Amino acid sequence: EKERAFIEWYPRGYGVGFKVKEKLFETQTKYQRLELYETEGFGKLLVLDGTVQLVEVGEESYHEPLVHPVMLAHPNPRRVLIIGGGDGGTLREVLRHETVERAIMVEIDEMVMEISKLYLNVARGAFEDPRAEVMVDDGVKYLRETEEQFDVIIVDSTDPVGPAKLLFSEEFYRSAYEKLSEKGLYITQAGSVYLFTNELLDAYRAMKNVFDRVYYFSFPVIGYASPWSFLVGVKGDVDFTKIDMERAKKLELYYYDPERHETLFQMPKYVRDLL
Ligand code: AG3
Repeated sequence: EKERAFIEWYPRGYGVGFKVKEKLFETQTKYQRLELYETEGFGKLLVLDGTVQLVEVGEESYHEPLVHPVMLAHPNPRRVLIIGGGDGGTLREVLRHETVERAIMVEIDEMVMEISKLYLNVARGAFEDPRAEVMVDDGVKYLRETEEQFDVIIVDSTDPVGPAKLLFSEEFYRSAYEKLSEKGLYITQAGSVYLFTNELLDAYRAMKNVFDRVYYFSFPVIGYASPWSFLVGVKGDVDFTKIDMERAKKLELYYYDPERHETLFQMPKYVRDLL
């Protein structure tokens, strides 16, 4: 009997795959091709344009390091902007912070949100939280036009090709910097350390031209070609190497370990030498 699998192919024929029981859904949205699978051991798998967005079992290995390090390094994150993140996992983790008064999420592709709400156990009530404000809009346009200021901006996008390309441009970083409060933190996922090293370097350099300080870190994410990279841009007097342990203790975390915050900054030497 033939075994069925979904494999995401990275450059040079590097694959990340899951055995799948069945394909639950496939559609062409306004922006991308969306596929949904039932995997053998990791719950449902969401795929956009052939790239793994998440598996239900282990998605916290991405959403925890994306959200909590910046939220805990900021002294008082009250207003948070999320760009992308249609599945609701990032919003869910942001709302776990009691300091948050408003969390605005701007997702370009309504279909990703609708399918996630229908099929995935990821948002877990986040969309219904009174502090959450969800909009279907182009994040680039939103950030250029909004009058709001944010303490933390989180970019939970697809890779810097296709619809998300502009989210990795210097121009976009400038509009983000402008909309950050006096003390603000910006974080973006920045691709596979080994397989998208050049994209990571490009994004890092562009961010260096805009933010007061830029940090990079990596984390092993279930479902992605690990280690995965994250870039943090700082505005004003905030130290991303220090976090608030009092607030951290109240969160029950599974992957990101606040007591070992410094281990985030581990990077293969050849990459660190290039950065
Ligand atoms: N974040 C998707 C990260 C990009 C994954 N890239 C890849 N597999 N090539 C959005 C999903 C989680 N909220």
